[in-house]
Amino acid sequence: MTPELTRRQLGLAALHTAAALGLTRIGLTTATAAEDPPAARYAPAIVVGSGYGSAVAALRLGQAGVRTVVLEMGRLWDTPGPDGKVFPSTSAPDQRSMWYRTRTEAPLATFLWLDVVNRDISPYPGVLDRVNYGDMSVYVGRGVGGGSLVNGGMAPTPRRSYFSEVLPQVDADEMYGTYYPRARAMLGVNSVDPDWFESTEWYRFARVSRKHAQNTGLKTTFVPNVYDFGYMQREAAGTAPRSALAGEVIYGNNHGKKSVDKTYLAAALGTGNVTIETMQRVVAVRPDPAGGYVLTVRTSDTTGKVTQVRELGCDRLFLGAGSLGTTEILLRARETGALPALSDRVGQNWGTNGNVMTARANHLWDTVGANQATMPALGIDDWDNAANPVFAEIAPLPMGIEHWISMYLAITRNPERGHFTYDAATDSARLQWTRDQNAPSVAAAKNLFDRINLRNFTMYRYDLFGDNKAFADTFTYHPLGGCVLGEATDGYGRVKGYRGLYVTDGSLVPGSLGVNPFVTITALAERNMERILAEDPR
Ligand code: FAE
Repeated sequence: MTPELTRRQLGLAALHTAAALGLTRIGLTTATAAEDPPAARYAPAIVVGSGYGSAVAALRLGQAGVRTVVLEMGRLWDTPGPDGKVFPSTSAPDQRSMWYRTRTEAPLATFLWLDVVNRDISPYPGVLDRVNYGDMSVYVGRGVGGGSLVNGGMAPTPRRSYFSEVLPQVDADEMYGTYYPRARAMLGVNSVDPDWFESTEWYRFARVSRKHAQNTGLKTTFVPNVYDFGYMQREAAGTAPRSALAGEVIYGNNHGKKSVDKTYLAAALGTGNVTIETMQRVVAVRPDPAGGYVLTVRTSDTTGKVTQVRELGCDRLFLGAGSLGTTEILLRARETGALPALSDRVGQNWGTNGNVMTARANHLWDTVGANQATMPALGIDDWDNAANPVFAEIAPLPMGIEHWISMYLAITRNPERGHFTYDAATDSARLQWTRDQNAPSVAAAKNLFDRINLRNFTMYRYDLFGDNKAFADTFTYHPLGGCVLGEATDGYGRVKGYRGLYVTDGSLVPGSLGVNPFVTITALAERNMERILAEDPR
């Protein structure tokens, strides 16, 4: 057993105990404590958020012997609700599904133009949030594990040539030789068994889309995932409780998914140096005249009521609140004068990773199957098409009925970038992005799927995304940028102008990666943490 595995088991035990006791502070000591230990007023290191970038920072700090507090605005997702499950399924969402909403806001607006997808729910700190900024909405995860709780688990590594184009200052040899393999191993990336994929009813939808792509002369590729495909096979065989085969994904998976609470964060807790505090929103940061930083942190209960506002000091601060969260914290700090020396690049160079969704109607004989696994396993890879690069994941639409729909999340190369401004009236960051900035993404996706439709005599579906649209161009799952590496920070995520202040999440990536981003966010955080721990004073 590797030391990391042993630590992970200890950490998992701590997470389970904390959940069972309803604690909001989780550390190794809580594995035996019956009450929350008192809130800290100081920690040598604080990590904000608990998604991919934060989880890497927490583990590597913990291993280096640095006492670290992780502050997460969402809850710990480890306690079963009245139905005996931690997460609700996509087809029967309840209060657990979305972050303080009275109605769910799923990516699919309607089916056959009917309002049958979304449901009224009561406000609660649910696991999926949709942050609406005018012409662009951004889906993010909330809770211990961040986006890893709600995402599709797709874990591709970008084309090396495109990675070098996007982040030319990062040594690609190091990334592809050391940090990507490290990230993939820690995240539990695995691939579907090709024989099972070819024979199972659960991936018929993907095989049908592959046939149509091949008819058009396009290539498809298997996409690795952090969902345990061995577990999925046991689900299909009826020997394990179903999750990916029971419609679970965007509102969380009850089984099978290796979200970072089960990997990096469990290992971080296992070091004995890391504590995670839930329902803690960091709203402000200022320098401590004595050195380090002071954070203003709001604690809320599940009704959303703020129950405490406190100040928490640290020597070193790692921001991993995601592209939106980290950018907002730093933008607010600069604009309110709390951290006036921050770069004017904070808030700039934000992109959607070229996300656009679309769907096609198939012929009656091309059935996609009533049974569909929620974890995508195949993509249409036309990224090398210089005139029109697109990587389109073949997305499931598990409705339990045959619907003849092929759905896709296309990742395109959209050069448009948005930026954030600070709105003093609401004390929040506002994304400046207009609908026409997504036109290049729609044009690229349309170019690809027009060819597929033409060759297969099929057409688009107009009933799914609202407003009779064939392309969903007003939301993204892949927010990237806002505090870009080498612009708002140095080449390792050290925030320019302030010592001991770091960015460790998707806000470092300038708007585009060409593939789904979390493996890159994780690998980049590994690279940066290694350098920071080796070089920076404790
Ligand atoms: P992230 O995972 O978003 O974590 C940030 C954390 O910080 C969250 O837990 C927040 O609640 C917390 N936070 C924010 N503000 C504060 C604050 N002020 N105080 C305290 N805590 C705060 O950040 N990517 C893939 O690679 N493959 C996929 O298949 C895929 N599918 C997706 C499907 C969906 C529905 C969604 C929403 C996303 C998907 N993504 C996918 C994107 C991926 O989850 C995302 O890039 C990463 O989660 C971003 O990681 P970060 O570390 O940047």
